Amino acid sequence: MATLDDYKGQTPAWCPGCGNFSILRTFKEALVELGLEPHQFTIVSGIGQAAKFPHYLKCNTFNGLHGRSLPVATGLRLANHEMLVFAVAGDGDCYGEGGNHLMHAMRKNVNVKLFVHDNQVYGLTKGQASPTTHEGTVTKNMPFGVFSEQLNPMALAVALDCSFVARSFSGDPEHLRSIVREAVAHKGFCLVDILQPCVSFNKLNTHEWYRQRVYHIEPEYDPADRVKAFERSLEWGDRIPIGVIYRNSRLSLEERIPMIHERPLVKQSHDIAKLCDILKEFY
Ligand SMILES: Cc1ncc(C[n+]2csc(CCOP(=O)(O)OP(=O)(O)O)c2C)c(N)n1
Ligand code: SF4
Repeated sequence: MATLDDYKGQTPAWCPGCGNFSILRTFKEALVELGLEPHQFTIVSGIGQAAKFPHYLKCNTFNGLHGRSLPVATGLRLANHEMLVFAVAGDGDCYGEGGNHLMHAMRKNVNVKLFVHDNQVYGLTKGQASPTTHEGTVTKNMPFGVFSEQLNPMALAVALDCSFVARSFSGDPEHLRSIVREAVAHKGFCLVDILQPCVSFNKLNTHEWYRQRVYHIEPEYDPADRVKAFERSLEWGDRIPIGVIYRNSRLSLEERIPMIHERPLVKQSHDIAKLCDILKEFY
């Protein structure tokens, strides 16, 4: 049985006080609670502070290009759907550069669990505005304030009928651990937006700012009700809901592809001679 020590990776190079530390610790605790061994999953990421996450864990990892974790994660799942696949991204990485990939991964319902460290800035590149930055926020490269409207990833996901839509907060590890466990248990694409203070470049959305606003979605809430989920996803401001906002049981992409139904691609036999003959037709 894996222990926290088995997951120890490189020493993190994040700023002291960064919300990423708590996410990393909590994620490792959830893996141990779930009884997962490091060889049973792969974490894919792109570029950014959040995207360094897999370096700090001992497991299978793949660093893609900025915003490109989901196409790699999709390929991995299609090649081997017995492997659990996580994707970790920043809000800039995933909602900005990778927005198009996110939309199609949700639509196709690839069974990948995506964790977005949403600090509402581009942290690694020193605090430019990201898609989730509040309109009007003054940043170093936007001295007159952000002109674009803030993206609402939860509402976007509900609109696209994403299979599992949840939000958590790095300052509430117990909550985050339960959401990680639920996402792992869920069959289908999971978007978990994690509110994460960036203490160096986001002076608005601080630990305190979140503590005053986040509240737990009540236990009697029904995440299967899409209309109610849409209403809940629109809540942002004085009160910010955390928990599972929406869940459905659509078939995942892997379940809909007959060629990999019986066994994953990596376990199928391949006739190389036949493949060469086919390729020769295109010479
Ligand atoms: C296509 C592309 N655009 C921009 C960059 C520069 N870049 C590298 S990291 C980064 C910021 C990452 O911000 P975010 O994804 O929000 O993650 P954080 O660092 O805040 O965790 C940017 C803009 C890049 N490497 N590639
Ligand atoms: S810049 Fe922000 S997101 Fe990056 S390590 Fe520092 S506090 Fe964390």
